[in-house]
Amino acid sequence: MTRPDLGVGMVGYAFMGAAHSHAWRTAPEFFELPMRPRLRALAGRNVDAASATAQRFEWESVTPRWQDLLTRDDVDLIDICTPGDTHAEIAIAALEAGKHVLCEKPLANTVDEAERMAKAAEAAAQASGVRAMVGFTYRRTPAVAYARRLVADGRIGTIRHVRAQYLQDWLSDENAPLTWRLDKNKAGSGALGDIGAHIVDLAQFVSGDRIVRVNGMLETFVETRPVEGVASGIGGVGTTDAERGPVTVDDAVAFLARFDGGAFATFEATRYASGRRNGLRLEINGTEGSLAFDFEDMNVLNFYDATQPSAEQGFRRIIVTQPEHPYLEGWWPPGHGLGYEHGFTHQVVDLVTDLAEGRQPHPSFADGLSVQRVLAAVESSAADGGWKEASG
Ligand code: SOE
Repeated sequence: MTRPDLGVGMVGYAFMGAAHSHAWRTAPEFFELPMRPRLRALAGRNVDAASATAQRFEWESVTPRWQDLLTRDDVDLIDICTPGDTHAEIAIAALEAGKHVLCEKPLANTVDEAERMAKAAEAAAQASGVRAMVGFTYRRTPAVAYARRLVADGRIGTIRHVRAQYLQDWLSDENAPLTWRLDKNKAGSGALGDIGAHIVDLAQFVSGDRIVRVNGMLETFVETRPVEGVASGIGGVGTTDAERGPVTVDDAVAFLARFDGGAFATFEATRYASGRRNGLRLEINGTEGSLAFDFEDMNVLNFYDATQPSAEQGFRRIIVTQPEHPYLEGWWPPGHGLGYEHGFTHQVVDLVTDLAEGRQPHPSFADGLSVQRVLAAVESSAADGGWKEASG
């Protein structure tokens, strides 16, 4: 069967650029996609770095200007993998040029930008069937997608508690260098937007409910960091005798929240939880049972079924590696686990399938905007200590 091409143009080439490139390459090899992604062009201001990523993942061409992607007839979709300060400009221009958009999280750096993006996405969908999606990839971890299915099927009943944490430790060293993730102008916020956004999205996705009210606090533990150093991954080692520059974002956030379904919730995100490398945890307690997930054990979903005879009750560790589990049909024989990168591959699978079928992919820009409103409400609450409305 010949499949139509889906021409992809990507903006950005670093960590997320590599993760997305890998996903565009891998998805059609493991899943029957209705369209064949073609890696047409990679845009990046640093042409040497962009060319290195392009070569590694066999992108057909490289340009220093993302605007060049919008005028190409062989590019149908723009994949935005840049820091948050550029998302609104690129996404809105791409939608107005009639291109589908996949935009990395968080959707934007401010509610105003996110509102403009959501409006542009709505207008483009109405005018030309163009679609926009935000990259909250953890929704596509099989154990998380399976948790959503159990909640939607009513297996844990009415949700009483949501407990979410995102624990990392890559800033624990006070001499780790000052990178763009620590600059408010580029990143919008710190732990709040970078990783707090993930647990806000995940909690809303799995519960099926929206956060309506929050009360939170933010902390910046280390206020200056070396401007030079050897960056590695997202952290690195700073030059200790180098000049230090100001950290303009939060290092950690904690907040209380109320959901529209009545759930009572706590959230915590930090880059200082020594020993916790990527501890994205979600626990939900309902009237009929509970679910618990930790990304550091990402192939497992813990499920407590309160409808079982009391003598047999207890948390069950479901190893989410069977063909009946979401996304597993494309991969290895039963029992063989998946990793971080597979969420990105599943994101491509869902996006391409929805585009081919003319459906709105999730999370939409409207979903991204709802997360942005929660982040802004937490910041506002941290400033004066009050409870803040988080819905639009
Ligand atoms: C750094 O905190 C980071 O790379 C985030 O930016 C990603 O969104 C998350 O998936 C892993 O951690």
